[in-house]
Amino acid sequence: MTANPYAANHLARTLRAGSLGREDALCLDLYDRGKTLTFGALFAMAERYANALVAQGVAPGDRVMVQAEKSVEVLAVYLGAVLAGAAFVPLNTAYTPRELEHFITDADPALVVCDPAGEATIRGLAKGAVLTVAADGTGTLADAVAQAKDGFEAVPRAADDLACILYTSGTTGRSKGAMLTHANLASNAETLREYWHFTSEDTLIHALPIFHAHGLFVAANVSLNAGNAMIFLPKFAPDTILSLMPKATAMMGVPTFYTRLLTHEGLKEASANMRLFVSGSAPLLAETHRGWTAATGHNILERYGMTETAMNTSNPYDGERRPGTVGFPLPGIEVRVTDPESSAPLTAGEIGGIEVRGPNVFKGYWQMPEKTAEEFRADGFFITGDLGTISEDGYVTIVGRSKDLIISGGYNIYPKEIEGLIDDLPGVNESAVFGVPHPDFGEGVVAAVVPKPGSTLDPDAIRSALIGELANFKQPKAVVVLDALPRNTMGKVQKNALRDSYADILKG
Ligand code: MLC
Ligand code: AMP
Repeated sequence: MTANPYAANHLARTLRAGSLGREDALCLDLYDRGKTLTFGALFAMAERYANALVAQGVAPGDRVMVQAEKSVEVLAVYLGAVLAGAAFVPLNTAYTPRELEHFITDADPALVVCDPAGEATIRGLAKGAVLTVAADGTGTLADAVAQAKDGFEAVPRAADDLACILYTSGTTGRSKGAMLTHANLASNAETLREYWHFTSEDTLIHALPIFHAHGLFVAANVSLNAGNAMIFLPKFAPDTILSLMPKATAMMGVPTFYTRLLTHEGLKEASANMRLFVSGSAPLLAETHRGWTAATGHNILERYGMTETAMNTSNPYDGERRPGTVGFPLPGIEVRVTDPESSAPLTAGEIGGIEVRGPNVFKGYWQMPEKTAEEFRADGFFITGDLGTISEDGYVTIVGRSKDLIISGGYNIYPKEIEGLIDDLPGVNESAVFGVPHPDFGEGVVAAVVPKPGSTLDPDAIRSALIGELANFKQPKAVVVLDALPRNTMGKVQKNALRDSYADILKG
């Protein structure tokens, strides 16, 4: 048996496990660049990147932050950071300078890798080194790597050591950095690989961004652990995906992938060779599930996870994939539903708060011990903020959220952040931001705004004022001006009433 060169580094060992002795096997089909990479080439690249990171001053425990378009170079920075014992901190490319400032101040990265267009802004914010990488791989990162040595001895890292920090917004205050350990990510990759039957024979269509849990921890980590090839696409493009399906066996996506693909011809023929379609990050409508089965003959496998926990539950590989449910707790992971007030466990069929415990559950929020303590029960269960039920036969269904959160096209959006910005605009008395059904993104953002006495407000002017302040996916798709917000007798804004009143506003 081939020895694992990264034996001392918990996560690197797991990510290398699938390709030991298979150096020449196909790892990445970089379709848009017209080139491919073997496993041997990817890990040689990662080792060179690790040397480059160290040469930039990155030490074990330091943070390496990346805000750059998806590319093999960004994947190599991730693997290089893991090998160097640093924590990888990916950021959504849509974040504006206003949003970035908090992440950089909070994580205090030793190195930020960014798009060349963002370099000046990042240099103004970051204390550490800054390198650039464009979508085609060019930039100062490439220069640093060109000067780096080949070969790198993986820095020893134990199960509980920090591997990644992923920022998630919150219902109150600033974004929190979720600290994922080597064991969190390694255990989830192994569990999912086995549960979903991934082997080196697979080819995964990888069209998700790699700055979130879905694209990085699920799609990329599972593929590396299984040693299967990935067709690595810069972004989701339905026509490209349809043309590539005959070469692939599996795809992972958010529900918008499936609703968009469903409008295309030729799905049945294109998907004939596929064995698995996975959906997650947002609710998949039962209607989409059934529509996909009718169009392709494949039942989508829906699973449930979150940034703080990676994946928690999954519909079965063999057995009934029940539409509208997220399936069973994954092996080794406990899921319970409790009374949100008393925290007493509820029985089958009752709706309550979903709580999770297992090797997948994160270590806590970066430098926020009190916030971390608030979200855990004394017995170690993490309070997800999702509401759901567990059926007599064990299927978990998510029915809502106790947190004020909108999920649009698989991205989380916290109304409070948007309300804060709108409330600061001239002439605005108050605002309420809420989600309503959107045919493409599942939910879309709507803002209800009340003017100050004597002021008039123009919805378009409000939308324009938010451009450049908020990542584009968070911007309201509609703004309505109201005389007053609906409130209950306690004075609390009734977002449900707003959601009902404007349920059709984004239906087009
Ligand atoms: C893009 N737009 C969105 C949006 N994505 N609006 C709302 N919600 C979204 N998700 C807007 C842009 O602002 C722009 O508006 C217009 O749509 C076109 O932008 P685009 O970049 O061309 O969009 P497109 O490439 O089509 O992106 C759509 C998408 C993308 C669905 C492919 O959003 C995506 O890849 N989503 C995946 C998110 C993801 O990976 N989530 C996982 C989180 S991990 P305008 O007005 O400027 O034209 C997690 C845990 C778990 O949740 O369980 O997995
Ligand atoms: P994030 O914070 O981006 O990781 O988003 C995690 C949230 O996405 C969860 O708390 C759920 O609310 C939601 N989510 C993930 N997968 C699903 C799913 N299959 N069905 C419904 N909601 C989901």
